Amino acid sequence: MAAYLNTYADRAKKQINPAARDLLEAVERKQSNLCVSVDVTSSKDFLSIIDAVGPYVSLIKTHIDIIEDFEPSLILRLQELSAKHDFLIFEDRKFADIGNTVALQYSSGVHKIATWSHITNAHPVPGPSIIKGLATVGLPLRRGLLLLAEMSTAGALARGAYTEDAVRMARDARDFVIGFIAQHRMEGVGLREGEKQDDAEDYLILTPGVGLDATGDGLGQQYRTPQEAVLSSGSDIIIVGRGIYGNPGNMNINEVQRQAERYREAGWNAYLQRLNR
Ligand code: 5BU
Repeated sequence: MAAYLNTYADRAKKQINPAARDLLEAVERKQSNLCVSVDVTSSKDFLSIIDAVGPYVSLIKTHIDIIEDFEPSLILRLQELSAKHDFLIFEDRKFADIGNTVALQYSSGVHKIATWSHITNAHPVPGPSIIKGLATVGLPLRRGLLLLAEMSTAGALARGAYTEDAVRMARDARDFVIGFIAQHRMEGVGLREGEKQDDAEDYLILTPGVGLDATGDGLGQQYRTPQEAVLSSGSDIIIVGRGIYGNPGNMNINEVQRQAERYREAGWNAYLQRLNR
């Protein structure tokens, strides 16, 4: 049986990377495979959404560079909310440069991502050196990396041979690469000639492009339901942004909370169905 068909709790025990283990343990504790993507530009909205959805998530995804009034103290507030509500933090930075540059982007600058983000991600486009560069910063801090194996947008170039190469790169860096941003599972993908799928391989699949009410956003985004992502495609964590907070310009925080609860329940029920299939 493929490792991902076990419970989150069992899978946590077998992870060698601390961030992957912590995430799976949080998923189990909170009975939530929901990650909310908080794509708003003011610190105030950012913190109020996170405080509202906190009880229903195991992971908060950030785009810290879109915050207009960013100050280092925002990170302290984010960390307080992470402790209060028991969730991990994932900065969706999508690194894509040479090893030396990404190491600097990860550790330094205004945002110092590596100091607070348990998980981040990278495009495999530069080749294995991007993992090596990020690992020099992330591994000593017990961080984990996701590779972008696929994207949710229409016409994405990350498919076929590109996706296969991404999975091979991950298999060569098991201590740091904990999984993929993808729309499907990666077991059996990218096996080299004569290589057999390792049944113990257990990458985390985090899936954006999830929505219960819309099928797209008019700018290339494509949505599938939590059921499609988790039950049909074997996703481990659903990533939901606007499906939960709509248009931040006219947000009702009680409604945001209600939607987070709704998505948590849909994601968790799909997982229970997968376990019992
Ligand atoms: P949405 O509001 O649920 O559409 O937000 C989705 C988020 O996930 C947003 O922050 C994107 O940057 C992110 N994303 C995505 O939508 N699709 C992808 O393939 C990747 C990231 Br990778």
